[in-house]
Amino acid sequence: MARILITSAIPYINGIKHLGNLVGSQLPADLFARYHRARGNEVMFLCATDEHGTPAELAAAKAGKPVADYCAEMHEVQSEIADGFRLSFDHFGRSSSPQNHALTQHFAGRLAEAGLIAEVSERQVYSHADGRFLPDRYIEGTCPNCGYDRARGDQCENCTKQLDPTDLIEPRSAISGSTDLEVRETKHLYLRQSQMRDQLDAWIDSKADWPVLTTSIAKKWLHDGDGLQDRGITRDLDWGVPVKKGGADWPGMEGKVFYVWFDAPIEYIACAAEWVDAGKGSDWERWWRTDKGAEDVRYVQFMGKDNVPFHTLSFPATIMGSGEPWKLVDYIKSFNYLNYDGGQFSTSQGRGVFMDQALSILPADYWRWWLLSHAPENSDSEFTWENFQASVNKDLADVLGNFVSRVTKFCRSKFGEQVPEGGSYGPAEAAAIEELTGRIKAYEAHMEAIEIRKAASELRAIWVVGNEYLQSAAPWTAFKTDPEAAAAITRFALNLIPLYAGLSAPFIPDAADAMAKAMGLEGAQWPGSAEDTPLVAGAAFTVPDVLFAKISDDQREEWQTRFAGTR
Ligand code: B3M
Ligand code: ZN
Repeated sequence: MARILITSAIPYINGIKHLGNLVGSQLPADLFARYHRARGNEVMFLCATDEHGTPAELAAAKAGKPVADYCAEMHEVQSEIADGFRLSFDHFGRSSSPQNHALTQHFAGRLAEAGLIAEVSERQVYSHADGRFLPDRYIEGTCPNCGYDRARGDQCENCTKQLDPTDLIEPRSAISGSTDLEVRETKHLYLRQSQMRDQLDAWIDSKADWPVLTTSIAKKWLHDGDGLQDRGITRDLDWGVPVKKGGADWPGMEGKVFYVWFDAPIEYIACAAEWVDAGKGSDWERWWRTDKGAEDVRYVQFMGKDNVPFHTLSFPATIMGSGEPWKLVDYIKSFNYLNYDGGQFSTSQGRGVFMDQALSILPADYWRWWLLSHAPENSDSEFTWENFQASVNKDLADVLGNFVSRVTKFCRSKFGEQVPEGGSYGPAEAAAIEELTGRIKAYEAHMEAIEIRKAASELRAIWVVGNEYLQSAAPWTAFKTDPEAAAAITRFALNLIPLYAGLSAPFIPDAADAMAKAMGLEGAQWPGSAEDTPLVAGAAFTVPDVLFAKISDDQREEWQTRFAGTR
């Protein structure tokens, strides 16, 4: 039995994610977790909400709520939606947890001891009225380049010039509007990751089996321009992990917090501690410490391509730099973007389908199947309603759903609701088994390799085998002349239902469960082989409700309009 540690990039707390976010990390991670559990491996699947940084503070301000309350509420909302999509996290944690505070401060202390943290003096804008420094988006003013009077501290929206807050003419606080501002010297901490360039470079080089998308992004940051830059890891914000060295104060860092991208990946580890403290298990270190049992763990991360630099460089720099035996990632599966109907998903314009909306119109399995079978693995991919309708109607309704319905209904009408006795299997069944055996092997190999589109098309082909078998064996014809032969065909076809349930469960867990239960089984089970016959003659079954309803043209058009965005 192998042990697999799986993390999905942790979604920002500020709002409900769209389907592009879902398919770029959480959903494929869930597929992989479900697959490995089904194969009998020990899995730890972790995710959390990413609760710090300016986006969280600003979203809370917009909602008119204290940021801690806002985060607690949004965590519940995201957690429920994750359940709705059947994301099978062992724990869905929070980066604002006490466990993550302690661990983040611990790592900072270790890095400081190792000489990997520099204290750098910077000039920043301080607001007397607000009693705080104003980083990035907290300050507005006139752009020195184009004269636009609502440029932000980090960038002018009008001419796109990158700015520093101190560049702005007539600056004012974006919080209070106050112009009572002053430039003050303030100290910040920098992670000296440039010191670790060679170590990181060699580590990336040792990952020849990683997707090119992952390694090419890492290599670009290691070698382009000036190479790997040191990164500021502190901010002048109220909300976040207070800057400390382990448990001790950090002189000069009073009132500052760690930058969100410093503490967010550490939450992957802290989440396991939360899992223990929530009473769900014990001994989290056996997943995360190679001196405490994690040396045989395989650790796989899932994320969108924009998150790759932090996971291939900054977070490994934190882990390696600590000098402690924490588990480093073994494989990073990264994804391109999913676009929406001729453009991009847009949170601000409400363009595209968001996770809560998706579940309000169709069950999770419909989305899971489409998204996974069109995962943006090798290039960006696009959601269109036409394609969604076609895939659901064809793959799920016509191929899988129809097979299950035809077999069970035929059996009920001719033999009743139990597996028929009599007859024996011949060359047609042997041929189907042979084809299934080869396809199952290929399917398993794609799942092991996390080749999601390939796995989906193999699974679809496995479903097709059943239809083709049924079509050519034609038990309805055989029944007229040779009821025994028809019984054997029906028994064979009925036994494909639990086989399909087991193989399909990682993609479409609810339908798989319904299929297995209709056949009188407790739940979907990964098959030992294509020859498995869990349904013996005489076993009772029921005809399941329609597994997948077709999407009509009217529905498609209505949804297309509804989710086009408002602007
Ligand atoms: N929250 C960005 C994102 O949701 C960020 C990921 C953190 S992973 C440690 O895409
Ligand atoms: Zn400008």
